[in-house]
Amino acid sequence: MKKSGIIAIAGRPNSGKSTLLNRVMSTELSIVSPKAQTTRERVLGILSEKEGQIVFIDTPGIHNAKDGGINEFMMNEVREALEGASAIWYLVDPSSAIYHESRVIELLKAAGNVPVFLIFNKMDLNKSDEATQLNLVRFEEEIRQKAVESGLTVRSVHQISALKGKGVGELLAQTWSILPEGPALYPDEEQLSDRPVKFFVAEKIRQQLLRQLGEEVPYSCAVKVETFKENVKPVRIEASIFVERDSQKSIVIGAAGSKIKAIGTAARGDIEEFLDQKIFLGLQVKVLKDWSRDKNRLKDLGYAL
Ligand SMILES: Nc1nc2c(ncn2[C@@H]2O[C@H](COP(=O)(O)OP(=O)(O)O)[C@@H](O)[C@H]2O)c(=O)[nH]1
Ligand SMILES: [Mg+2]
Repeated sequence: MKKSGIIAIAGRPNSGKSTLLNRVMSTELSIVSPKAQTTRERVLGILSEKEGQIVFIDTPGIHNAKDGGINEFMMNEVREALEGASAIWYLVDPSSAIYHESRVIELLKAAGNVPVFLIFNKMDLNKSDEATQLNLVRFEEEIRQKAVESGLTVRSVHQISALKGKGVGELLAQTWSILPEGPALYPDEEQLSDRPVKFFVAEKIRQQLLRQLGEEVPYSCAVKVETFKENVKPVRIEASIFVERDSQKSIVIGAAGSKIKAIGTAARGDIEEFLDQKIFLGLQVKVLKDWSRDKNRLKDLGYAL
C-alpha cells in the first residue's frame, strides 16, 4: 500500500520556503526573491514517488497582518494550509530571533497536534566555528522549548540548505516514514500542481517585478494574464500589471520604457523555460487605485478573502 499526506511548509518571510518547495519538486514552481512576502498565495507541489504521494503547500511568510487587505488574505492562506496538514515543515533562518519565531509558533497551533519538523535552513551560510555552532544549538533549544510550551509536537530537528540541497534527502526520508498509508489525493502522477498555467505565468512576471524594482513598489503590484493564445506560434500572452498610484506606474515603466522592457525580457525567458516553448509576451501597466486595501478589487485580482 502506498502512503500519502499533506505537508505545510511554514515559517517567517524569507526563510526559504519556496526555495525548498522548488528543491523537492525539482522545478521552479514557486517564485523566489530576496524580498519578504514574495509568496502571496498557497502553491501546491504534488510529489508522486514510488513510496506514494506528498502534497506540499508552500505558504506566505508569517508576519503581523494589521490591515484587512492583502496581508490579511495572506495570513488566511497560511491558516487554511495548516488546518489540513498531516505534518509541518517549519523553516527557520538561523539569523532570526526568538521573538520573531514566537509569532510563527502561535500560528502553527492552527494545525492541531501534528508532527512538526523543525528545519534550520541556509546552513551553507553558517560558519563552522565553535561560537556559531553554540549559538545555533542555543537557538534550536529556545525554539524547541517555546514550541513544546505552545503544545506543538516537535518530531525532529534538521539542518539543511534548500539552495544547495544539503540535508533535504534525509528530511524527505523522515517525512515519508511518518506518513500513513492512503490513496493519492491527485491520481494523475504527471500533475505537479493544482494551479492553471495562467497562474504560473502571472507569478513569473511578478517574480521579475520583485527582483527588478526597489523595496516598495513590488508590494503594490498585481499581475493578471488577460490573453493566453495557445493555437498560434509563438504562444501569445498578454498581461496587465496593476499598480496603486500614477507615480508607481512611471517607476515600473522606467525612463523611455527601459524598466518594463527589462522586466518583460526576463519574464519571457522564465515563462519560456517553464512552458518549454517560445512565447510572445505583451505587458501593460495600469493603475488600479489602492487595490491592496480594497475588498472588491482584491477579489477581482483573485485574492478573495
Ligand atoms: N544561502 C542560502 N540562501 C537561501 C537558501 N534558501 C533560500 N535562500 C534565499 O533566501 C531568499 C528567500 O527565499 P524564498 O524561498 O523566497 O523564501 P520564502 O519567503 O520563505 O519563500 C532568496 O534570496 C533565496 O535565494 C539557502 O539554503 N541558502
Ligand atoms: Mg515564498
